[in-house]
Amino acid sequence: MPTMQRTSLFRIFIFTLLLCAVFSCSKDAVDMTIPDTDVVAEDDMTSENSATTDTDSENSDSDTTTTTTTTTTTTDDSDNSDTDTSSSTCTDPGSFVFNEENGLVLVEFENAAYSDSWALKAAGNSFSGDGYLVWEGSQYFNQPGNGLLTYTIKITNPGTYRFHWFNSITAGNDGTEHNDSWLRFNDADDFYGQKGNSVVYPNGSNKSPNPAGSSQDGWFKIYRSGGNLDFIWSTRTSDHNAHEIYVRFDTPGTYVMEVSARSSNHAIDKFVLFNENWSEADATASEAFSTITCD
Ligand SMILES: [Ca+2]
Ligand SMILES: [Ca+2]
Repeated sequence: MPTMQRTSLFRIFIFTLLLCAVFSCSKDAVDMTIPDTDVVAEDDMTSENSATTDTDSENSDSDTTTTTTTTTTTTDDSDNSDTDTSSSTCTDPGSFVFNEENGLVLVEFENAAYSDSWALKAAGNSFSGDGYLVWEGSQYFNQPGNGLLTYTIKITNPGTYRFHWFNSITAGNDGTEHNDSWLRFNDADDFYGQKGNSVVYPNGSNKSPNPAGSSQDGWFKIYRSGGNLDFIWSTRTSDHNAHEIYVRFDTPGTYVMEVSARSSNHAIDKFVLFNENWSEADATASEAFSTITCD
């Protein structure tokens, strides 16, 4: 083979090698996503939710910031005499009270005073109300209390209520990441997870047994299961051993429910508390949002 021809073939060989090297390098770079450092994958895969269809909500950002206004009017007389008529406008979410009625409390998560890194979003069409809250701050896998949201609930029918929330994952494509936040009922008479005959209490509640995975200071880590990422009713605690959430109120009165940030990009739209007079299906299908008064 002439020298010129050998040199050309050698150059083509080197060029091909370089192309391969460049191609595989860029492929590796694409695959090098930063892992989510959730220390425990928690989902109970044996009971993965398959009942809810994925309505394919787009992740286009269409932030909407809307303030909810509720008006409470008190009129003591219907005549036009000079007796006092007081009208107060209840616009401060920090003083909202959600009134239980017929064993049901139904609340939009965005009807709260929120700050820090909770963002009100309204992408897709699965949510209700003005939108849903998404945690865009740091992750707090073992530190509840950050980005605190509080909901004051007035109970007139004491008893045991089940807690359920409508929540979604707004980042990635893994059903066990960005899928949890913290929940606590600190002034209720009991707060626990139940699965059949198994009951778990939050760490720090001085009760046992406690759930598998993170829990502290009376807070449960509440996660959602399921491979589809859109909003579903899925509310669980204890890693790999999904327990449903219950809270007991022994006397009529006001109680405070707290939510705080754990995983970034976890989205919460609304929650329901319902007593034994309600089926899960009826409670989650209800659109009877609780009347808001102000304290
Ligand atoms: Ca998780
Ligand atoms: Ca909502």
